[in-house]
Order: sequence, then C-alpha cells, then structure tokens
Amino acid sequence: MTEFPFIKYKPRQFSESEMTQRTDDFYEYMDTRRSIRHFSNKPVPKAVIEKLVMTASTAPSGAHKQPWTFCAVSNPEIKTEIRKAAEEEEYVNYNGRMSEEWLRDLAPLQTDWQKEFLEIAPWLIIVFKKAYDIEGDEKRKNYYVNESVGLAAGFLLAAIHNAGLVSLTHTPSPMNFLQKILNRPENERPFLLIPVGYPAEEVEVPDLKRKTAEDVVIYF
Ligand code: IYR
Repeated sequence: MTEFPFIKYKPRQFSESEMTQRTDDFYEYMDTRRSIRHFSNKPVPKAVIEKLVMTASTAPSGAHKQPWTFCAVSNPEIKTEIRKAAEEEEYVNYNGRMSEEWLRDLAPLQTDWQKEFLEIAPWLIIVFKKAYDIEGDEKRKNYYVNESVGLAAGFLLAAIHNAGLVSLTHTPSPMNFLQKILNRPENERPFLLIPVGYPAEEVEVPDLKRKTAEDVVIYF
C-alpha cells in the first residue's frame, strides 16, 4: 500500500449527440460573456461569491498547490481606498506611462484613468498568487504559479458568467498597493482585480468581434 492513495474517478458520460448539444450550448453561452465597465450597486449575496471562489479553486495547479488567495471586498471604505490608489496609478499610465501604440489599441474600449466601478460594484475579488508557501518559518516551493492562477481566474470568470453576473478583468498597474491595503503577506502578489456584480441598466459594450475557428485552431 502506498501512502498516497488513489480513488476511482467517476466520469459523467454523454451520448455523442448530447455531447454535441452540450458543447454547442456551452460555447453559445460563453460567447455572450463580455467584460463590463459599468456596474449596478445591487448587492450580491456573500454565499454566492464564496461558491464562485470555490469553483475557481477547482482549477488544476502545479503539484496541486492551489497557489492562490481570493480577497473578496464588499467593505465601502476599503473599496474607496482601492479606487483612490488605482486611479493614482492609472492617471500616470494614461498620461505618459503607456505608449502611443498601447493607447491606440485601447481606444475602441474607451477606457480612461477613472475607475468608478471600484466603488460601485458590490464586490471586488482580488486574486493573489502565492509565489511560495510559508509553513511555520519554512518556505515551500510552488510551481507554474502564473499558469495555475491564470486558470483559476478563468474558472472564476466562467462561474461569474454562469451565475448571470458580470465582471471585469482589471489590471491596475503597478498594483502592489493591493498587497498593502489588504495586508497580505510577503509571499502573496496581486494578480488580477475582478469587480463582480450586476451590469448597470442599459449598459453598452464595444462592438468587438471574436476570432474565427480558422484564426485560432490548427489541426494536424
Ligand atoms: N490598466 C489600464 C489600461 C488597460 C490595459 C489593457 I491591455 C486593457 O485591456 C484595458 C485597460 C486600465 O485598466 O484602464
């Protein structure tokens, strides 16, 4: 007997036609997901947020280390503090730190340095990556941290969309202020800031087109 037991994996299987239907339905639903920059302040239950995070935490990770912490912020004072710090950085970004090419690429999204949504959205989920783990006074290695946390963030966005809620993948830059405001330990680095909630009424989104199968798949 090994000290690392295995248990039976119980697959859920579908007929080929069911599989095709489910795959088409899932694609169609996922294709309606959009990044939203204007939120309603309507509350979202904490229990829902927790389940969304638990879904994110089902993502695969290097050596199953799950090298992530999700800070879920609904406290208005902390949201205000985060907005202030993010806008300070973004103001500098939009007024010189970002290249002309970058600003041109962002023009269709109509973003600017102002980040109202950081106070309006009922929840801000800040995803931290754990560069390493701390056990007592020992450092323990984590592996493929960016890949792992990126996967968890993807699961989170899909779960949020599945709930009929909206999100924005926000990357204030630099964002070490989040580590300070949220009092996170040295091994945790901010990875993404994801406002979650209901969309503002009649919200509009840029008329973007997604790449086609021919653009993104190559078969061999
Ligand atoms: N972080 C800035 C700029 C920005 C960058 C990219 I790449 C985007 O897709 C959108 C925005 C901001 O949040 O405004």
